[in-house]
Amino acid sequence: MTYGTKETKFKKKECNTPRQPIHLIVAEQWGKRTHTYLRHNRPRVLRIILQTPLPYSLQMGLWDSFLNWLRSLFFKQEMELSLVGLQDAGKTSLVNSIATGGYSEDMIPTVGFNMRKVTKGNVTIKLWDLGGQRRFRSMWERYCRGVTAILYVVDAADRDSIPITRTELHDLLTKPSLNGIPLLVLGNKIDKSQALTKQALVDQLGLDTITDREVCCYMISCKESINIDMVMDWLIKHSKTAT
Ligand SMILES: Nc1nc2c(ncn2[C@@H]2O[C@H](COP(=O)(O)OP(=O)(O)OP(=O)(O)O)[C@@H](O)[C@H]2O)c(=O)[nH]1
Ligand SMILES: [Mg+2]
Repeated sequence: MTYGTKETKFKKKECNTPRQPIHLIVAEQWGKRTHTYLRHNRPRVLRIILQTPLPYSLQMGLWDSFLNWLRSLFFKQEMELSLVGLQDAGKTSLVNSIATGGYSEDMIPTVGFNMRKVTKGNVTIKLWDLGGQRRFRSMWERYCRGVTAILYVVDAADRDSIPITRTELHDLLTKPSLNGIPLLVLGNKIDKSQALTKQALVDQLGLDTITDREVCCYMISCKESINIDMVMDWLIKHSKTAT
């Protein structure tokens, strides 16, 4: 009986090894071969990668991203924004949310305007928070001139005020001095059950008819800090290198 001899032990071991499916064996061998090839031909492979021409647009896109990243490491970014919208929409609450993350129910209506400077990382944001009452609306245009972007805040839960806020928005955008300034519309108070959906707000404000500038719309809640990070990302993306 050969049981217990070297030969039997070898056979037992071989039988206990589970058979690998053929595709795994091939993949493993291919992986080993590729690894060996790359190890021995590293300079050649690198040369091929570097010399392979990329489409022009992709090259420029990569180059631009690289430059922006480099700039953001060494230079301060800055931006100037105007917050407009009807009274009670939540403009001052949004400024507080961006600046400190704080929220209060007891807000005093803004008389005229307030200016606030907020620094986030290497981005300095100058915010013009304008009063939304009728008597202050005529000065919106003056404070929107030359800003990096206009933030138009809407109380998305106050459905009755939407037609007025639409008219005010479109009136403001007809001013030639504000041509081309990017517009970020913020439907605030989505913590309230009666708040409009984003699509309903876009439709009722006629945002699709604005074609002469970049337009973006987010639904937010200053009270519950919903989507404030999205607003910040949008702002940082639109900031410019300080001169
Ligand atoms: N439920 C809810 N209430 C909010 C929210 N944001 C602001 N408010 C409340 O809305 C009211 C008006 O907020 P403000 O920030 O003063 O509004 P405003 O647009 O600055 O108003 P004016 O300065 O008069 O133009 C306050 O009572 C806030 O507490 C929100 O996200 N949800
Ligand atoms: Mg205010």
